[in-house]
Amino acid sequence: MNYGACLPLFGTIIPKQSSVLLKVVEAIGFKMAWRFCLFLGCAVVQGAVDKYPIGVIFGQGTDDMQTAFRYALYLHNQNETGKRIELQAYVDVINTADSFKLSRLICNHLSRGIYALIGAVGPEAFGILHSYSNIFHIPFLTPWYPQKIPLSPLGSLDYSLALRPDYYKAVMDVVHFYGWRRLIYIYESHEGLLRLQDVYQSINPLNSSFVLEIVRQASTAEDVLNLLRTLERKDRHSCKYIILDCSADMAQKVIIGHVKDVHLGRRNFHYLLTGLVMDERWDHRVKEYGAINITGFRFVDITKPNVRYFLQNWERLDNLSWPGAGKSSISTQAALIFDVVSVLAEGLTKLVRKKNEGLRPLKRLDFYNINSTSSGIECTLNGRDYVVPFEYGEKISKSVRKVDMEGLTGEINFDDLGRRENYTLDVIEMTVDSDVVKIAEWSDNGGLSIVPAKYTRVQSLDGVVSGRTYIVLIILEEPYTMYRKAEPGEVLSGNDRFEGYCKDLADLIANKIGIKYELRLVRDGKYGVENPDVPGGFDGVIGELVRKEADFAVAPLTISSSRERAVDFTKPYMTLGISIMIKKPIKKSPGALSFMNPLSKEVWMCMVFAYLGVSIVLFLVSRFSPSEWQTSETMHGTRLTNDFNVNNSLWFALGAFMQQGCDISPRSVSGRIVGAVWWFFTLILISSYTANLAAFLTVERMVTPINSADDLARQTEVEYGTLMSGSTRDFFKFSKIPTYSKMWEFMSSRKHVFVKTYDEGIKRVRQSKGKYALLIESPKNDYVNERQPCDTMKVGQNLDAKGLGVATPLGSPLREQINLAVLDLKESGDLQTLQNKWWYERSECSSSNKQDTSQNELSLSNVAGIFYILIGGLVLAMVVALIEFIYKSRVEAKRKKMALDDAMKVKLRKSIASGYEPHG
Ligand code: CWD
Repeated sequence: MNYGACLPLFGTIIPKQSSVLLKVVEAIGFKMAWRFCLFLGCAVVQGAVDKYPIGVIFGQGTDDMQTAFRYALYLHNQNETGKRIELQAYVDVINTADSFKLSRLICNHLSRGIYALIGAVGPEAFGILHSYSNIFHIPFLTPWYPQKIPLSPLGSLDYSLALRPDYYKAVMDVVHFYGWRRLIYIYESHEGLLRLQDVYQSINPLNSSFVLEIVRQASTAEDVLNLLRTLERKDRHSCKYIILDCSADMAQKVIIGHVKDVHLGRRNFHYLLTGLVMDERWDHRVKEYGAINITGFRFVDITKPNVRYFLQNWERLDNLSWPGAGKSSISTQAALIFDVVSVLAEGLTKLVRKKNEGLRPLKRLDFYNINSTSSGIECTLNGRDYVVPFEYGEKISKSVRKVDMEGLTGEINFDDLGRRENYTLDVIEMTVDSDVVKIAEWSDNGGLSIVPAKYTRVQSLDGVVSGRTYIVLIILEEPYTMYRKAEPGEVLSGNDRFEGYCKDLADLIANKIGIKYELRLVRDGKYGVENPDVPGGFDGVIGELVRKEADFAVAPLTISSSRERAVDFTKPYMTLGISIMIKKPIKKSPGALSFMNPLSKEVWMCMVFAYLGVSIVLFLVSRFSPSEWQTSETMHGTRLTNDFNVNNSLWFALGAFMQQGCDISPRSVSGRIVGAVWWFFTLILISSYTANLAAFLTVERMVTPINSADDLARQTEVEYGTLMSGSTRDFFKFSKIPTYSKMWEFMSSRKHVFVKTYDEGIKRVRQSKGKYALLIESPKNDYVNERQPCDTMKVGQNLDAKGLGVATPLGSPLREQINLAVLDLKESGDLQTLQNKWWYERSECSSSNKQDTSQNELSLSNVAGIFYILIGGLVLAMVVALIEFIYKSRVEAKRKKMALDDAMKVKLRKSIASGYEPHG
């Protein structure tokens, strides 16, 4: 399709600001705009900038490349700094196998006066584009050359230029590096076979160290897998080295098919992918299934700042408007076409600057065929017997070839033939553990250079040497390793300066494997976390082992995956978990009123109201019920009496409540119902009270504000922290469990909660009056809780489960033997004995500090409250009696008209006398 007709229309309606246009185009649907009338130079900036049309031809199925092209153009045209030119692209997406259509399309572009042609097409279309470009001197830029480039019809000067280099030498170098002998070469298209021919031509097959055992074309992944299955059936055990020359899509399908196929081995296969396919994200299934060994090449180095910056923006693009974008990776093809645009823009800009001397904006015709009558180039001869080529084609072509810039595919330079030079490819390996690592760099100048692996397990050839003194790393941490106090007159030296669990363990291990050793303290006093600033990538004990500054380490080193990559660990000599240490809360002794504790305040209140309510109801029903009324003879005649007056009702209810009974008892049915329900009520209540009473009187309750990690995470009043550098800190940092990540957020936002040493942390727990909790490994927690002043405690369960191991540098000859020694010591119980020795036998907290549940007798303080009530009751009774006495005396004094004193004396005398006189 020819979309060029839209140019004048767009030319008139294009607004000045590209962003506005972009919004408009986005609103009507970018894909539509792209398909129907696309010339992407439409992002116009300032009027001073000239537009340079270019022709662009894409083969079908190149969505992400078209997007990368469009994005590159957008970025170039939008960028206003120092820009002198603006590219206007006439884009066609066609079936490039149709040569006639392609030729007409090219002529169409030429007639528009394009300055260059960009084509991302297959090998079948390349010849035509290449030929036109050479005949009409139109610079032709392409992301890749086909394997066989047709010779230029014009002889030496060629106007084409490709961004993808020829790197078959890199493939051979990798094969040599691996030392593969028998290769299986599988290719997808004819191009693959041509590549193999080139490879073969470049080496001397007689001298080469490998043989091509099988060469096969496979057009689908299933074909490849069928071939491999056949090979595997024939010989299951041999190693198969497969060079796979195919697209990224097919390579992924082959690998996924392989890892899912139970009939195909994994460890005996090694693939070398010759395409630049390692740039793209590998299907997560490859990782999930634990893929086979795969080696490949990567052209886009994602660690470079310009690539990182590009990918950040690329990821932000909307996938609907920018198909193929919106991810954090880019295919090599897309990166190449992006670089094509950058190279062309740079080459043209340079030329324009030169011609212009940086002063005068260039008019289009200043630069195009000056004497031409049309705006472009005519494909037809028009009666001439010669073609009129583009006057400036050679200059532009030369300028573009001189470009020296940094693109997505690295350093961009070309030789005189328009081929990339000074480029670098990364050699990437995907191991059986699914780690993707860069193992080497290959450059056209320097060949293969192996990147020193960060941590490689190279088995040392030396065995254990019994005469040698091995250096054993330790770290000062009670009770693992401590300085020993010298006896009077004793001078400590060498290993005798230290004592502790780890010292004893080192002795036992050394004895078992028959070596001499020297203890050495770790220099920086740290256990070791990843730290890119120190050599070896780790600090502390782990760092020293990585740098092979010691032979092994006997320290409370937690076995973790990140460390296991850098050093070797034995099986755990002790298991543990992260625990919480808090200050022991002060025990609350039961108070004088602790007899009230079995029932809550509310129950006590309800009981009082129930007692009053029952008394009142009893009084009322007794009033209404005739059975409660009795006749009695008095001096004044017969009188009706009722036992349940207010006083007696209260007394009856109280008697029942106290389980004592009373002289009077209801006679009426209603009164008896009240009595019965009250007795039942008091029976249950008093039984429950009695059942709980003993426990509440005897137990000294510890009220711990924090009982678990959840409790810690929920609040902010009690601060908590870990050691500044160690596995405990890393546990929280990398945890995905909500409680622990919440705790990490808390800790990381308050840096002061981290402690440099455990001693500092423990001191803080002790001094902070319960306002600081330390997250500490359980053995250390247990140890500290057994030390004076015995004021710390462990609360809650361990947060995780892990082990402490003896660590050796990777590939150490000692590893196996130490491991066996540790297992032996564990099985024989020696490790348990050591733990008892250093943890519990040295305990400084006597049993009086602990709770002894056998001694449960009640002390006076437990029951003081009831004594107070008894004494209070007695005093009250006496006071009431005194008041009664005075009151009665006053009444008597009034009645007999005598002084109160005299009345009291008379009453007192009477009372005493009546106490001796028999009642008559
Ligand atoms: N380490 C720790 O993180 N917590 C502890 O309580 C003790 Cl004693 C040590 C260090 C840890 N074991 C490590 O290896 O990092």
